Amino acid sequence: MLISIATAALPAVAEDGYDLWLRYKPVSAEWRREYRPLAQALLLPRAPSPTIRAAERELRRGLAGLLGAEPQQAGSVRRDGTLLLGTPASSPTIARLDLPLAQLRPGGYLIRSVVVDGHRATAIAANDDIGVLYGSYRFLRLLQTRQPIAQLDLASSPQIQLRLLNHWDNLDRTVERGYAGQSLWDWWRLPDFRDPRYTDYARANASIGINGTVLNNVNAKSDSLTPRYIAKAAALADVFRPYGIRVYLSARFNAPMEIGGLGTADPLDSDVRHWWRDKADEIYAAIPDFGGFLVKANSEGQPGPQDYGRSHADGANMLAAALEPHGGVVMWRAFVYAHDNPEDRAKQAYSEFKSLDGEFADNVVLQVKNGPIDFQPREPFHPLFGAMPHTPLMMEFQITKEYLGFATHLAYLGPLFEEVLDADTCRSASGRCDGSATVASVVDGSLHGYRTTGIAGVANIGTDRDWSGSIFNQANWYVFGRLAWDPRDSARAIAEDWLSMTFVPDGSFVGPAADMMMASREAVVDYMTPLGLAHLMGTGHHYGPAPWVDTLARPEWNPVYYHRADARGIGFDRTAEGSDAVAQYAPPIAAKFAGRSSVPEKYLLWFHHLPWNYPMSTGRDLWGELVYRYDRGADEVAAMRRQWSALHRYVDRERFAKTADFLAIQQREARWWRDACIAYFRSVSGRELPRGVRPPEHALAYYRAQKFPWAPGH
Ligand code: BDP
Repeated sequence: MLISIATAALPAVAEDGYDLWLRYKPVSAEWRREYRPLAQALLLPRAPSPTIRAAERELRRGLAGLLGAEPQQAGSVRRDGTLLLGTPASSPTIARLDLPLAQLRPGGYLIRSVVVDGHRATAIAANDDIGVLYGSYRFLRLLQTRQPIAQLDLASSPQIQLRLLNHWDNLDRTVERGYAGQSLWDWWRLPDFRDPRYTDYARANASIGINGTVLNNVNAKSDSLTPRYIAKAAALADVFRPYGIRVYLSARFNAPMEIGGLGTADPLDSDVRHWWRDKADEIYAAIPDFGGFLVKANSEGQPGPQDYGRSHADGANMLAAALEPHGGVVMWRAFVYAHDNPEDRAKQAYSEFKSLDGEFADNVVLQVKNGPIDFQPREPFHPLFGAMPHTPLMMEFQITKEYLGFATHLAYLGPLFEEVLDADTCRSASGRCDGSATVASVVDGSLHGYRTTGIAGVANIGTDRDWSGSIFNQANWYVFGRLAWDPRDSARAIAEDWLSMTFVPDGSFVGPAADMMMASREAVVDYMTPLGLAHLMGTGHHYGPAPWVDTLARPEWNPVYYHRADARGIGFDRTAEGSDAVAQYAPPIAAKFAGRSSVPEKYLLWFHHLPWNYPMSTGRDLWGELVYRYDRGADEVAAMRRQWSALHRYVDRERFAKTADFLAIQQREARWWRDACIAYFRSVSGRELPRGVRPPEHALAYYRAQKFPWAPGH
């Protein structure tokens, strides 16, 4: 019954999504009666830092919105319902409580219902101010999701140290693979003009524990390292600092030549080493808590150490030496493949880096994409996870949906992230697949005892009012942050929190909407690349289906390279008879993936080339199953549309309509994907459509003729 009252308080006015999950709309009268007595006053440390001030502002704003009244400022605990903020060092009241704070990691917090001088109070305590800020957001989330707060005793610590967004933002404000408007960073008017939106960006990130941001594209320009641009980055760092967010930059490897006037960028050259050391000193003078560099080197045409016959370790260690005196890190990307390397593209990163294990300096972290190719709707986990015990590996996910329908398709990435993090690498000490060596345990450092741990998400954020190009894309930013905090958290539970905060905490809305979200990524897999297919997207922009493309200069630029369909069969043989990519996994996994009947069907064509009449577990043959999956994906989007229509009374008009319009686009495009792929694979296989299956709307030539020169993000 409490629940139905919440629905009655729906906002009458339209909303554009700007407030994200920090909307703080009024709770029902019933909840207000429960919450208000427990949140009446605020006792801050005597000398509040900017971070504590940020916590205070958020609590005031949140409680005013949720409960209709801001808490009073208190000098001591003189009444029931005081919120106590601080650390034992900053707050004598917190110190007196003698809370079990030793168990917390940096940034962790404890929220506990306590009695102080005979009055009921709630302590939001930590060992550091940023923990207090995180705890304040958590406290607000309890109210936003209508949890009881009278008997609180909860502790939480981030399981991963570096929880970063990677912005692929260019200095002209275009965003590589960005589908949400321009870059937030108004480089031209920085540092003088500090858009208030930067603060809202920091609030949103801090609310989910993100603690760093790489400001510029991995395909970097050296200009970012010039004094003028360092000053601009410093202005952003100043805005973000109270929220615990450090700034990082992508560094172009040949910057010493492009902006330093040197004749080489050889990492072993002493002038080059000096140049980087001076550059680091210069950056730290402007940004004392600068996080470090992200580097894409010798990949897709970027300069790198191999241009000088040096290894990736030589390159990374040279930059690491420059940052080391200041405590900075180098995040060296393992997304390395070369156009002139004939080896299976899925194998190249492992081949390149595995032998370098242990050769990197202490402040280098290798940043590895979740799968061995490139952010496809589904890939098996990257074989480097678990294979480099002596080199910290950090995860790179893509939040922006370059290969999953851009901003318009509703695809909740929680299940994708979760599937990767939960995957067992079988690199346990015993060599057994006992679930103790998951990708999450690699990334959080527990498996190999990494000294530095990290996770990065390629941001989906831009100047659109809704930040992420669609309302539901906000959930992908959100779930990334939550899983970065705790990679063992549940994608479903996070979706439910997000729905409650973003729309309304009503079970009859949240349940069906979460069902829709949870099924959405699998739908994309089905209508784009079922059964382990990959990279069938249009050339360059990656919009729409183009499985027929076979004319590009290098083999691995062509979709036909990935699916290998011909009259006899389809799929990429990565067993020992083929490229033997399976051998890069631990033996039990390699054996599983190599067996036609043991490989999970979702990875079937990733690892095997099979005849069209190959019998599937469903009783269909492979061709029939492929067609069935394409149909299932398109049907699922139709079901999502119906589901969303049925939820209209819970959602304000503007956000409802925008989502409904986008679902209509998605349905049309899912159909297009299905039709084009079926038409194409039918033409190669020469097979008839199974009985009862609807023929594609157009002939194959129609789909092949589609061109999208102005598709976004490219
Ligand atoms: C691919 C993108 C490309 C990026 C590259 C990378 O298509 O725009 O530059 O990854 O991660 O997914 O470096």
